[in-house]
Amino acid sequence: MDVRLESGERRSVKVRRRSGHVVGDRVEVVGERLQRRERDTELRRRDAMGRTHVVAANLDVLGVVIAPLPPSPAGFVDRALISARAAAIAPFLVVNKADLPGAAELVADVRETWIDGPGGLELPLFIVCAAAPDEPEHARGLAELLTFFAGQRRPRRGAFIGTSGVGKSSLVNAMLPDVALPVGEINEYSGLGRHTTTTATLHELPGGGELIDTPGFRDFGLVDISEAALSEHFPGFREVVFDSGQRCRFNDCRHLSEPDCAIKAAVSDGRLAPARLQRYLELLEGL
Ligand SMILES: Nc1nc2c(ncn2[C@@H]2O[C@H](COP(=O)(O)OP(=O)(O)OP(=O)(O)O)[C@@H](O)[C@H]2O)c(=O)[nH]1
Ligand SMILES: [Mg+2]
Repeated sequence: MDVRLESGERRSVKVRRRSGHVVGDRVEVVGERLQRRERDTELRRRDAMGRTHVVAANLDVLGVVIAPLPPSPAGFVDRALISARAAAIAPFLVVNKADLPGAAELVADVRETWIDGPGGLELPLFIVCAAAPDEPEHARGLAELLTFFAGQRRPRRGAFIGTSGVGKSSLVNAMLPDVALPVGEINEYSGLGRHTTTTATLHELPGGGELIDTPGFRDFGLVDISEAALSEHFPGFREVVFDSGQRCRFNDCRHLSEPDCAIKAAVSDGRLAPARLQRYLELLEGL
């Protein structure tokens, strides 16, 4: 494991496999041990076997990376957004592989699903092409992404997550000229990524900010999200309904068939898109 000292120097240290340190942790040397400081934020996910993993610690922002190929599993983006919001990490979206056919449709779909329309979020969206970052048509997206990390008041620390093969490591390479992370081909037959990145790495961006590349996983499962938390963090519910003081009659309303439901009222008077409620109900069912 690499540790960055206060001087900026990096040093490789040996830790036990089960030390529990994750990328982004702050540590202090106590005797022979690295003692972890309390985390500001912790992004967790559940894997297909039901095990919980801490993806990264002390993130300000989380970049959910998608691409026309490979497609992200259904509900992936919603679950990543909810996990980030529940962990007090501000999410943003990155559409990579803007050169591929289907990219424009994907961007339109992303806008319609999460940004535009009733209940849309103020979610930063970056459209990039890690394969040809300097092409004039693609350079702007990458520059905007670097500016976003540099921050207005202070630099941001963020991680890229996304299904294997969407190009997270390629993007890090495109943003950092001196970095050359291994990049993997997409499997010709399955159309899926090959899980090329196996350990997370943290990189300092030249213009400010820090960027973490993570191994791609097939899916991003919710961890410790109660029905109440799902409703609180589901994209759009808070913004449109709860933040303006509207409440359901029942505190534990699941927005199914309960009377006086503020979410259903918002859908029926057009403040919230019906598709949004539908996606919430699918996630509720999966809890
Ligand atoms: N056409 C196109 N291909 C790209 C682009 N960015 C990355 N790729 C290709 O996508 C494949 C996967 O890229 P990686 O960077 O390894 O993807 P990853 O998300 O880091 O994958 P994991 O480490 O397995 O999670 C490679 O063959 C890249 O060359 C792009 O903008 N356009
Ligand atoms: Mg990778």
